[in-house]
Amino acid sequence: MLDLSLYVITDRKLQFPRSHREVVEEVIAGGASVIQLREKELSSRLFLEEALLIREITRKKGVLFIVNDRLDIALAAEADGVHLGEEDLPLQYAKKIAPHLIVGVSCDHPEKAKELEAWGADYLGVGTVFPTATKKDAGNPIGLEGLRAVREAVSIPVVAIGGITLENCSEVLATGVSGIAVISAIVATPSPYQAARVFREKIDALRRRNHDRDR
Ligand code: TZP
Ligand code: MG
Repeated sequence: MLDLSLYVITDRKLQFPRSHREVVEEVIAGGASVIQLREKELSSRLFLEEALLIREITRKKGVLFIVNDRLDIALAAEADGVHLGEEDLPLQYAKKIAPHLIVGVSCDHPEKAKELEAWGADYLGVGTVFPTATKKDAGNPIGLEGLRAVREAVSIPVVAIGGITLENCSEVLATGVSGIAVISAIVATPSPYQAARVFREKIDALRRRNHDRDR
């Protein structure tokens, strides 16, 4: 089973002046289980260079590596998966080109979620849960209720995204999602390592509580 519990997404502007290498090494040491490389402005060549670097680090550490938007970069860098949004390659075509690759898809509605599950999505990135300044076209926040509705509509893993912080992550996790995807509350802090560690502690504490409850 995929461990999507702490899904950290890079952002070169927000993490400045830290390099991808520094941020990725820090957040993995802090307990990230997935790294997504998200680049909106780089040329293909530089995007691939960054992806190859992150592939090397994540492979050594046994952490999943997902490339945002670009199936070609994901394949060239031998990433574990690709994450696709509304304007990217449609899921069916990504699966046709790369049946072995993990394909995650963005979604904010239960009906769409069911459709994506039927088409073979491996997980869903669902949000924005809360308002966020990180993504300009993140749409209207769906809140915890919207998140729960999507989670209940499908049996594939759901990763919550958008405006997730140390303060609200416990209530997000309580909706039963498989993980949380975080950008600013980790990479834009003075210590991405420390921030990831505290998220990790909260996730693990909740897992222990659920485990004890279900015994
Ligand atoms: N997709 C939906 S919201 C979002 C993305 C990429 C941004 C999440 O960033 P942050 O800083 O964790 O709110
Ligand atoms: Mg995209």
